[in-house]
Amino acid sequence: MKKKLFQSTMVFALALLLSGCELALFDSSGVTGKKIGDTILLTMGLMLIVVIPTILMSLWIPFKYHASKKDESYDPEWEHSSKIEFFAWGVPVVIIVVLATITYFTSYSLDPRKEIVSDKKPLTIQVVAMDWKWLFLFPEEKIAVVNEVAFPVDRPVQFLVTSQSTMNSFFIPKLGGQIYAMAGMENRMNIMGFEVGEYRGISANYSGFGFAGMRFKAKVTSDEDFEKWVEGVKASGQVLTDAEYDRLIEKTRDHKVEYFSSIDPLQFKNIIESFTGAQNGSN
Ligand SMILES: [Cu+2]
Repeated sequence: MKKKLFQSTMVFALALLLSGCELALFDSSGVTGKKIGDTILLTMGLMLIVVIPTILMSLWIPFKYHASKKDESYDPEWEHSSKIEFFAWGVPVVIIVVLATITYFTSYSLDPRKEIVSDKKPLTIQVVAMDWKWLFLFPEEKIAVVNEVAFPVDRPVQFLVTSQSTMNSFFIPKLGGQIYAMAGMENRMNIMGFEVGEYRGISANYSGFGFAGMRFKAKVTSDEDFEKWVEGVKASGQVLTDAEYDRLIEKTRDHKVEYFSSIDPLQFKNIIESFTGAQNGSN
């Protein structure tokens, strides 16, 4: 009976391991995402220096010193070993020092606010978390899109993120980075995709009833395809008027993709200021 349970657990574990579920965080298609994934793997590796010997010893010691092993040394008065103290304290200290150094430097170098170095001009995309959909505003292209976003490959993108409602978290797992969306605030996240593709975008912060459907497609495209995509959005002929914006504010679930060919360039600023009042002392 026990053996059966053990076997089925192992089969289940193997199935999980071999199912090829996508480990997005460790297989990033974004510049910062790749560095974040590598840092996680490196820190995990460092911690295994302690974990693996501990697991092995927890098996080996009971085996070696089991009561049935009459010929092993038996020393009930034993209480100190400088050798054991040296390793038990020394190894963790070294690991902590190395981890602390890595953490210190990557906290700065992988700061999502930091602009990504590139000879191309960054593309600015404003993101508004709504109930329960994502609105993307392109202030330069003067277009807006709901639940879909596109940007060219190998070009840095600066996302400016706010919320029309409760707190949310803007997250494209395959491209790395995650940042909170809060009403009345602007958060920044810089991303650069280095692989053309269509990636899953989600909210990583539970925000109520329609949260599960608060998803978007992030398309990393060639420069030409990006132009085409913008043209396609512009061809929709739908203007993001105040009335349309009010319609988007309404709570909706599994909202379909919507294109707006024209927006007020100050829309994003106005959304933030609707919570804070006019900023910088002027309207
Ligand atoms: Cu905050």
